[in-house]
Amino acid sequence: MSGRDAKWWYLLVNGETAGAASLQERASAVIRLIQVIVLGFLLVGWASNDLVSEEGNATGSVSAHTRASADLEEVIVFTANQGFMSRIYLLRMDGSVITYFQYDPYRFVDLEVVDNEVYASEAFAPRVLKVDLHTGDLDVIVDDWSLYYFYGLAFDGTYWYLDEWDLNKYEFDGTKVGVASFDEEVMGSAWDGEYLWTLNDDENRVKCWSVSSWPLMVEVPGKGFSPPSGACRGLWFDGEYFWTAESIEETLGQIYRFDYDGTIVDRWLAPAFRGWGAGVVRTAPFRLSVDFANLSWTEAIGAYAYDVVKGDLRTLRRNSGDFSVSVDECLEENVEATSTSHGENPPVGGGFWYLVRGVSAALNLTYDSGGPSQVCPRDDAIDADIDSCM
Ligand SMILES: [Ca+2]
Ligand SMILES: [Ca+2]
Repeated sequence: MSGRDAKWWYLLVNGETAGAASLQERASAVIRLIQVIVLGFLLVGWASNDLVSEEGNATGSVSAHTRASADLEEVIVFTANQGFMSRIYLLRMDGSVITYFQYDPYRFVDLEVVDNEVYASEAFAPRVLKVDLHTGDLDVIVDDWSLYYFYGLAFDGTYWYLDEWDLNKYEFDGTKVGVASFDEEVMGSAWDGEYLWTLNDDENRVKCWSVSSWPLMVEVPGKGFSPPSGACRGLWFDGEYFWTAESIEETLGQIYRFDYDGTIVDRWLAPAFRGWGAGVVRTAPFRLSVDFANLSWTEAIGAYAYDVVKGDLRTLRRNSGDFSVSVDECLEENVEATSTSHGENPPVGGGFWYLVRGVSAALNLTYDSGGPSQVCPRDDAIDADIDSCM
């Protein structure tokens, strides 16, 4: 079979350029064609439909773009409030917004990340809620109406510690264990593997406590320090450093990562509202792949559904990579599934490109890969095309 007879598919995917051994085995003419596209037309990933017979029956294999699934990406989770409204933000490590979930009337304050799941304490009700980072749905874990509200939330691997006026202890499933007398004004708390740490607003102090004599709380001498600023609220420990966020009236605060002295290691400007808690979850990179019949993609953090757009690769090439005139159709609009049939072979010598983005209740996520091979942002251009997804 000559290269001219083979049908090739090219995909723009939300990922970085793949280096696949099978590519090296192909005809040099085809390699040159791919190289032209890679250099000139924003091709950031690819998949090839190998050896389609003259009758159009697929006889070969598809080599799709994949990367090692082990390299997880970090995403910042951030709780923020304005009036009676609360938001839980998902941020990239550069501080840009992936999306947010909005709740009314709630006041999410401190948080914990346990087994990569986010739990937040609430100040409008004495509750701890588990947050679904795809839908924003909430699961009630601790629900203690003998109390009024919660602020500081910590988990020692077995028990929750929740500060109201005293310190309340619960099993992981929310069953109450007991109460320790604790006359401290705690806004945030965290467990570092050995001690309970509290961020005390009135003293502008991070304090260290032993819980081994529970319900007698013993402050560990010589370990306290000042937080990064007097406006810090929540507390979380990532295994090496602490995290907090500022709550400042009429002003965006900072999210801080800091060490056992209070020295700032990293900081990010909050996206909106008055902050409280901040932590980190890890997620697999968002990836699109193809086989003879289907497109499939991984789940995107922050997304409950997906938009898939399709365009003609030659049109994209003729227009110097301008997506605003290169979209042919919205293949899927707000679909909750993570695959769809693409249904159509490209003409000989032609190709299609496909892009997928996540969709959340608050906003659309991005068609960008964030990878180094992407030369400019895609979202505005794709959204500007009349045939694009909403
Ligand atoms: Ca905490
Ligand atoms: Ca949509």
